[in-house]
Amino acid sequence: MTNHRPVAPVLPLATEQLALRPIGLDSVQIIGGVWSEWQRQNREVTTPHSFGWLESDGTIDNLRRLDPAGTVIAERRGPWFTDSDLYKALEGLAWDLGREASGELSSLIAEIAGIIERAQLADGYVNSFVQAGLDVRWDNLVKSHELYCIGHLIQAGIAHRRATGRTELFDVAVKAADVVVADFGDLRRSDTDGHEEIEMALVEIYRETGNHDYLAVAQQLVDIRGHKTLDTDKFGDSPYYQDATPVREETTVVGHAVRAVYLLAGVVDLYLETGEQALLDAALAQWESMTATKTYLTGAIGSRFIGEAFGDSYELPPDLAYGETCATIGNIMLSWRLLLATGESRFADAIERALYNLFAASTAVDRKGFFYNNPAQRRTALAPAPTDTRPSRADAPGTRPAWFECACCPPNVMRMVASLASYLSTSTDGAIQLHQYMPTAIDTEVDGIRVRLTVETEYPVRGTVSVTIVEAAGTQWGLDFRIPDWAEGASLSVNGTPAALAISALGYARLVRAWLPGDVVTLELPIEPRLTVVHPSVDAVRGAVAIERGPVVYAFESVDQAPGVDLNHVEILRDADIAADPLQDLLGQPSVVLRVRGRARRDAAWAGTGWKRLSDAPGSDGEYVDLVAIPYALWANRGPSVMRIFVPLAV
Ligand code: FUB
Ligand code: ZN
Repeated sequence: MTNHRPVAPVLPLATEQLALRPIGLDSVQIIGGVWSEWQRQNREVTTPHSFGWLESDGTIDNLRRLDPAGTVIAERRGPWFTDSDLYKALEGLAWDLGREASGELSSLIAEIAGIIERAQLADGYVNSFVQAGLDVRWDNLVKSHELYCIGHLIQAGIAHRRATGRTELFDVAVKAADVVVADFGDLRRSDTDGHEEIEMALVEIYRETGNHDYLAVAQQLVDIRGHKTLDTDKFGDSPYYQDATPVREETTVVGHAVRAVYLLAGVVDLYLETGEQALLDAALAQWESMTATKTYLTGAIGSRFIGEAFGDSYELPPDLAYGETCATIGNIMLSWRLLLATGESRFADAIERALYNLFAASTAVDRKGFFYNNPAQRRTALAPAPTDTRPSRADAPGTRPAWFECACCPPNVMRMVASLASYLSTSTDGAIQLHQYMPTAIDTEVDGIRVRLTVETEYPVRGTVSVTIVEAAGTQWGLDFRIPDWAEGASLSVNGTPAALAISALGYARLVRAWLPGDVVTLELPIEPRLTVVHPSVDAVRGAVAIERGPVVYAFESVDQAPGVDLNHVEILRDADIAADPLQDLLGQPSVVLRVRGRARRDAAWAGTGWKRLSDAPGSDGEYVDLVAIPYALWANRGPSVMRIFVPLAV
C-alpha cells in the first residue's frame, strides 16, 4: 500500500479487515454522462440554491448570532438539528473542491468555518439550539441531536481537510470531537444521542488523527445503545432509537430508518478498525434482513410514515411508501462499508439499485427540487409543490419542493453527488475493481506502479463498457468487473478477441494480463427490459409485475399514457412483449422509453361494490392499450401526475 491518502469519505486505518481499498475522488473522475452533469449542476445550481435557503431560513444566522462580538439579533429558527443541515452542505462543498478547485467555494467554506468557530465555546461545544437557551447541554439527548450535529461537523471538517489540505473547519471539528471525549469518554456519561451519526464521525476522526480516544468513545456509544438507556417518554419508544436490543443481538433493522442505517454504518466502521467479528456479523444479518424483506424495488427503505420507520418484514405497500431520501443515502453509506469489508458484489448491487432509482428520483432534473419521502405509487395527481414555502417532511406533493422545514435530505444529496466518484472503484494487491459503470478516468497504482485507464460507456441506456488502458508498465495485474445480479449472459473481450468470463464467488469477473497502453477491454452487459415480481409475502403487489431494464426501475406516469387511460385501472397482458423506443432525450437525459401491451379495464361489473364471492368475480374487460413506461427516476418532472411501478397481470 502506498502512503497516498485518497480523498474519500471512508479511509480505514487498519488494513487487516479490508477486503478492498478505497480509491478516492482525486484518483477517479466522472468525465461524462448524467452523473457528471449532475455533479456540475450540484455545484452550479444546487449549491447556490441550498445556501440561499440556509440563509433565508436562518440556519446560518442560528450560528452567527452566537458570535460574542457579533450583531445578529434574530431569534433562533427551525428544528433542533438545523446545524447539521449546514454541516452536510459544507461537507458536500468540501468533496466538490476535491473534485475540482474553486476559489469562490473555498472562500464560502472559510467564511462559514469562521462563523462556526466564533459560535463554538472554549471547550469545543457548539450547538445553536442549546446555546440559544432552548435546552440544557447534554440534558435531553434523546431529542436534542447534539452529538448528531457534532458528528456532521466532524465529517465536514474531515472532508475539507482531505479534499484541500486546509484545516480551518477541521480544527473546529477536532475541538468539537474533543468535547465529546471530555464529557462522555471513560463513561463519564452513560447515555447517548437519540440519533446515530456520531459513531461514524468519531471513527473517521480517529482515522484522520490516529487519536485512540475518539475510537474508544465510538465504541462506548455503540455499546451503550440497546439497553433502553434513552428516556423514551420524550419522543418515541426504544426500538425507534435502536435502543431496545443491543446491536450485536439484533437480527433485523428496526425503528427510524435513517438512524438504523447510520448506526450500522458506524458499527461496520468500528469493525473495520477493531476487527470485532460480532459487529460485522450483526451488520451483515441486519443488512440481509433489510435487503430481503424491507427494501422496495426502488431502493427505498423505511416504509412507515409514522416514525419514519421500518415496518415489519414484507410491509412494503407502494402507495403508502415513505422511503426517505436520507435513509437510502444511509444505506449507500452502509453498503459501501460492507463492500470494503467483504469484497462481495451484492453490496455494490444494492448501491446501484439505490443510485439509479430512489436516489436519482429524489432530485428534480433541474436540481432545485427534492423529494423528502419517495412514493412508489401515486393514485391521484396532487397539487404542485409551493416554490416559496417549505412543506413539512411527510408531504410529497405533485412535484418536488424547493426546500423543507426539516431540511435533512437536500444537503445529504449534495454530499453524495459530490463524493460519488469515491464509490465507484477500489483496489487490492494486484487488481483494480470496477463496481459502478460510468464514464470515468482513473489514475491510481497497482502494486506501487502507476496505472491510468478510462472507462467509456453510455450505461445504463446501453450495456457496453469499454476500458482503455492509458498507462501501464507491462506488469501483470487484474481488472475486476462487477457482474450485476440482474445481468445474464455478460461477455468480455480484450482488443476485440473474446475472453473467458468466469464470475468469482464474490461476484466479479477478473481479467489478468500484463496490460499495456492502448489495450481495450469491452464488457457487454445485456440490457434488455424484464418483468420483475417481488416476494409473494409483499401482499400489496402480489400478482403484479414491474419492468426493469438493467439497473433501472420503470414507472408508468399518467402524462405518457393514451387519452382516457386511468393508471388506477390497468393491467399488463400475460406474455406481452416489452418494446423499446429508440434512444431519446427525455428531460435532458438519454432515456429508453418502454411500451407494453395492457388493458385499460372498465371494471363495469364491479360498479357499486368493493367485493364479491370468488366464484362470481368477473374476468377483466376493457380496451387493449400500449402502456408507456419511463425510468422511475424521472417521474414528477413534468407536473403532477398519477404514477405506478407495479401493475397487475391480467387474469
Ligand atoms: O432527525 C434528523 C433527521 O430529520 C432525520 O434523519 C430525518 O429522518 C428527519 O427526521
Ligand atoms: Zn432526510
